Amino acid sequence: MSVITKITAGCAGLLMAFSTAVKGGDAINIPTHNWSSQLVGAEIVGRLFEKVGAEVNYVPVDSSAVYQSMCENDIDIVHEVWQGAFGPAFEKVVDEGCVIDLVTHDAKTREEWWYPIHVEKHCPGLPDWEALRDCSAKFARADSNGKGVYLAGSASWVKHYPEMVDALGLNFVLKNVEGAAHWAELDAAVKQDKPIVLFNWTPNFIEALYEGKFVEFPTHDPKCFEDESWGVNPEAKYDCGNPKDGYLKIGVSHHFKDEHPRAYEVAEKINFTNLDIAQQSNYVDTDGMEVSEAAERWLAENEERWQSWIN
Ligand code: TMO
Repeated sequence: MSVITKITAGCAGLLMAFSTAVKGGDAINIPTHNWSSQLVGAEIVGRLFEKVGAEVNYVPVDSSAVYQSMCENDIDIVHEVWQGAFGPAFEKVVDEGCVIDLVTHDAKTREEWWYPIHVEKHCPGLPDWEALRDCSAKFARADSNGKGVYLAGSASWVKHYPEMVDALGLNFVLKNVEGAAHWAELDAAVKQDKPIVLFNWTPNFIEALYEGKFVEFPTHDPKCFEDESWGVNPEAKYDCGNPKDGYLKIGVSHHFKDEHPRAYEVAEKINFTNLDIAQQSNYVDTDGMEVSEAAERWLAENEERWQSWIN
């Protein structure tokens, strides 16, 4: 359990109160969100900007609302745009012209319903999503009216799962359990050999601790989110899973280049790999380091790379 208690150690953004950053101004406003790789990476990015003479503020912001904040010039950069959770919100503000799609990291990401491996014995047929139709009752709880419970994590993450549940005819309700309590549910279910299906992503620290699999929903296609007639349910959008090799991007406010030209040049070169994101998560969630210690460790271990980003 020590792992679990450490998870939120650095999670200043849990309640995600939108604190008032200085609009525009001299300092670069970097948002902090409620998962560890983001918190550590934010500090790495901030240190790199400081190395080229910029001033930096860290601002706790809801990870979905942040895209609108970039349009309003409250926030300057999001360095971890995960396609599964934030693709639709990000692509909207990019289309509107107020956010620039600056970098696609080498890291490939996946965010989806996930279960620890023992659940296969409770629900044969997994990881195929159709197995969840037959075993939904096994995932029921006292307060779910016989429906299965899907633990969706933070309400600020993937937004379209209610629509997906409807579109795929899944007899499930979504329950948002935030922060460390989300992973404590996983830990308890593993110890008690109970059925559980919950939100997870990769790269993440979980894969080093628990064996498990993502549920295989119908393969993602951009049309799935736009066209009712596409997919297994001809009357609904969202009848598919999230991308399996989703992007991880950096987006910046359209003012960023003019206001912070040197930092902009650095941001253009930043490129995190799967290993980088996994390390940024593991240093905090598995090794129990503070966020700034973890950022320092990453910087110490990757000096050659970031030197080439800032020069
Ligand atoms: C945005 N997240 C990495 C929590 O899926």
